[in-house]
Amino acid sequence: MLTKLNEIKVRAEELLQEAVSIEKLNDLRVKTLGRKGEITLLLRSLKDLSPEEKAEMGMAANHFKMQLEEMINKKTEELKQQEMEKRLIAEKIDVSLPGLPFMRGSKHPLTRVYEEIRDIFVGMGFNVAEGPEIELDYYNFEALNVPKDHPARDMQDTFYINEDIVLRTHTSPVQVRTMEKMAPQLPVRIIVPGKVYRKDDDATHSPMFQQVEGLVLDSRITLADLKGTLMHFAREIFDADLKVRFRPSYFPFTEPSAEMDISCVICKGAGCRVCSHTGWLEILGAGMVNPRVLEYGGYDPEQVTGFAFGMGIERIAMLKYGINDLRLFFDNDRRFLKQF
Ligand code: 2NM
Repeated sequence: MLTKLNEIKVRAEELLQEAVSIEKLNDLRVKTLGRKGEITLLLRSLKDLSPEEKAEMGMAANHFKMQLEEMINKKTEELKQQEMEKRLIAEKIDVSLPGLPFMRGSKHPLTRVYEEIRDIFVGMGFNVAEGPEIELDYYNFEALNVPKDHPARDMQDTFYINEDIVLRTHTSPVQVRTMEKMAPQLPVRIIVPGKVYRKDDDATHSPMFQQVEGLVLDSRITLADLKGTLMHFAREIFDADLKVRFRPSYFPFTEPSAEMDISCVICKGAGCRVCSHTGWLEILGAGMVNPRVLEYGGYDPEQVTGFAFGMGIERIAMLKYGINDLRLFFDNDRRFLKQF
């Protein structure tokens, strides 16, 4: 029995030396001192011995048990201490290091272009008006002389919320709302920026895009005012010596209606891919406000005339910065955005 105790001792001391982790020490504790550990079993088997042997062996075994317990505890504490020190070194922070560079944001190119457009018109005495993106069918269509069977009202183009409510397809409803509030005061000179929604989605059309529209009302406003105002705008936003031309067009809310072209900002009119070799680029639609729209707005078409216009900010921005893909505006890739 003494030999057995010695064997246990020798092996336990070897294992204690070798143990390099708290887990290994726990294994040793279980193997020797645990409920079915070697020493525990040995002590239990003392009952078969004579009283003298029992006393002697009991002392020896208990003494070793206590010694081993103490040694395991001591080594466990040492290892815990070592692990704590390793952790402190690993988690060390150099508070004197410089901070990470701060990623500065920048204005979205559409915001920049809008602000330029706005500043040009504000410089000509226009005010900025805004209104809801979720709009009554009445303001989006009815009051703009877009009849019930007009193709622009088609379910194909318009996001309907219910029979009477739409996502506005242009910012013109805000012009009508402004007329209602202002009538019969004159003059009215407003631009109306904002998001508009149409049910199309391809390389050149997004279901959401941004517009700036404008409205001028006064006594004796003529087509010459429209042409002068919009030519000044084009020469400010693009090029002081560009040419403009007006082509007849059709909108239900204006009569007569026109589209304005500018000489190509890329080839100066010589013809290139951007202008499809015509030398001209279409940049906006405009016209003299239809008398029926004036009436809806609360103005007397016998006393008041006016012009209105509308443009897509994306298109102006693409021409201004030579951007060929509409989707770049909506991807919000920092590599694209940081160039502006
Ligand atoms: C355009 C083209 C032509 C327009 C008309 C009006 C209103 F409300 F005064 F009648 N607002 N905007 C208009 C006219 C818009 O966009 C291409």
